[in-house]
Amino acid sequence: MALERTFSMLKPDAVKAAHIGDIYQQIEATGLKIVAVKMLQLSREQAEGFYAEHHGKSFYEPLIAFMTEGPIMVQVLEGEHAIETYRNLMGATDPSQAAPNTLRANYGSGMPANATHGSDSPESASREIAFFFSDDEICG
Ligand code: RTP
Ligand code: MG
Repeated sequence: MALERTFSMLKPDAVKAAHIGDIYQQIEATGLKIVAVKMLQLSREQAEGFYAEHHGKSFYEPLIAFMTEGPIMVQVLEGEHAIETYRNLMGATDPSQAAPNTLRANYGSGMPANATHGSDSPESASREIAFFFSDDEICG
């Protein structure tokens, strides 16, 4: 299979708890390469744009409030089956349901504070990478 790219985010809870290094270590242990990185704090407008698909859902407002409460890390990951590999590394959305040693089991504390985000399809990956990175910021 050709190399695939996915978008990864360390959410405010993971950055605040100083788990950047731990999570990067687990990502690199899968064989995926980190090919772009940025730290930033989302504005409300950015958070709403990023999670537009969830507008109107019961968890939308708590999710936007959580996502804007502190800095995040965003990454582009590259490798074979990058999207599936990284979703598997993250584990289930709810940390209490996530398999042992997944990122959400290790570093998430609940909902919406589940430590990480990862693209769920090639279309999402393209949209989410372009949301945060220009082509010349990616060291592929
Ligand atoms: P993500 O987009 O953040 O990678 O997570 P996901 O695909 O596993 O889950 P998704 O359904 O897209 O939900 C986005 C984020 O919203 C919060 N959430 N809270 N209280 C709830 O029922 C609930 N459901 C979702 C989580 O932070 C989830 O990651
Ligand atoms: Mg999602």
